[in-house]
Amino acid sequence: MTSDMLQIISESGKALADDDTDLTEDQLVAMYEAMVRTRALDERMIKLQRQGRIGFYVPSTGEEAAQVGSGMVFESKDWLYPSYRVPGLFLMMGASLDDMVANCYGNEADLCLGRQMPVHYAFGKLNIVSISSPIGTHIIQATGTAMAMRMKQNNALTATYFGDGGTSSNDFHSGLNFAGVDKSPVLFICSNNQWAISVPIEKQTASKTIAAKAEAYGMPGVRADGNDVLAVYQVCKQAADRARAGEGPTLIELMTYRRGPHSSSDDPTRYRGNQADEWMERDPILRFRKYLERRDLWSQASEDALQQREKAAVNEAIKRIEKLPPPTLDTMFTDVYAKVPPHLRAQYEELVENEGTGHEADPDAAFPL
Ligand SMILES: Cc1ncc(C[n+]2csc(CCOP(=O)(O)OP(=O)(O)O)c2C)c(N)n1
Ligand SMILES: [Mg+2]
Repeated sequence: MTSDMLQIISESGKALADDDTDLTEDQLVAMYEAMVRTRALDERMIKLQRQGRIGFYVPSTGEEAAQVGSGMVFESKDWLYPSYRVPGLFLMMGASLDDMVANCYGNEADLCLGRQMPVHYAFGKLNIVSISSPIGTHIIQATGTAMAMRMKQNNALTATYFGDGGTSSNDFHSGLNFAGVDKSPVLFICSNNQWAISVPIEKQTASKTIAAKAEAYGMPGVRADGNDVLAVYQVCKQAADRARAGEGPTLIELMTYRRGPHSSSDDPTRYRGNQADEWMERDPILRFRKYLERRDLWSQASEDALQQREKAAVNEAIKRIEKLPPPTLDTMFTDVYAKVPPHLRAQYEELVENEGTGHEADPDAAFPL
C-alpha cells in the first residue's frame, strides 16, 4: 500500500527519476505518435457528434498517457476488459481507425453491426471484450478470465480498465477479492480522472487513495502520475511481470483528470468551475513531447508532419466509413446462431417482406438516447 505517486517526467519534460527504461528510442517515438493519433481521433469524433453526423461520443482528452503507457505491456494472447474511455489502447493493440470510426456510425463496417452503443467497441480477434455499459460489471469478468488463464497455464494475463467511479461498484469488491484469493494474473487499472460524471472523487470514497484499497485484498496497490506516460508504463510493466511470474494481481491507480465532458451528452460547466484549466498545463502529450525533444528524438518538423499525417488519416477513415449503409436486416438473424433455426428464418422473411432490406437509411431518424 502506498500513497506515493511515481513520476518519471516532470511537467516541464525533464526526467526526474531514474528513466533507465527498457523502451527503445523507436518505441518512445511510437508511443508519442499513438498519443497524438488518439487525440486526433477524439477531437474529430466530438466534432462529428456536434455536427449531428454521429449520435454519441466519449472523449478521453488529457488521458492519453494512461492508455498508451499501459497498452505497451500487453501481448496478443492477453485479454482486455476495457472501459469506454480508452480508444488509444485499442489503436495500440491493432484496431484500425476504420474500425473505431465504424463503431460510432454503427453501419455495415461496424464490427458490432450497430448492436452496441457508440464507443462501446469490441475487437474479438484482438481479445478485447465488448465494453460493458453498466459500470464495474466487467471487473469480475476480467477476474474470471484471469483465473481461467492461470488454470490453462498459458502465461496470458488479463487487464481491466475502470474509473474512480467504478471502484464504488460491488463488482470492484468481488473482482479484487477473488483475484486476491486466487492470485489471478490480472491488472486492475483505475484511471482516476477525479470525476464520475458530476460526482467528484471526494464524494466517491473516504479512502486516502484508490491504491490503498489493494491492501485489504492482499495485493500490491501502486500509484503513478497518469499524465506521465513513462511512469504509467513502468508501474504497468512491473505489474505485468509479476502477473506473468505467477505472483498475482495488482491494483494500479493512474492519477489523471477528465478534461472534457463525461460524454457528448454532458455539460460540465453545470457542476464544476474552471478546474480543468490547470490540467491543461499538465497535458500528457505536451509533457512527453518536451521529454523527447530534450533527448533529441523529436523536432518541430517531425511534429508538423505527424499532426498532418494523423489528422489526414482520421479524415480519410471517416470519408471511407461515413458513406457505408447500415447493416442489412439479415445480420439481426445471421450472427446469433451458427445455423439460423426455421422459426427465425420465417421471422426474417416476414420482416423483409414488410420492411424491405434494411438499406433504406432514414437520415432524419432521432438518435435513440
Ligand atoms: C451501474 C451503473 N450505474 C450508473 C451508470 C451511469 N454512469 C455511466 S458512466 C458513469 C461514471 C463512471 O465514472 P468513472 O468510473 O469514474 O469513469 P469515467 O467516466 O470518469 O472514465 C456513470 C455513473 C452506469 N453506466 N452503470
Ligand atoms: Mg472518473
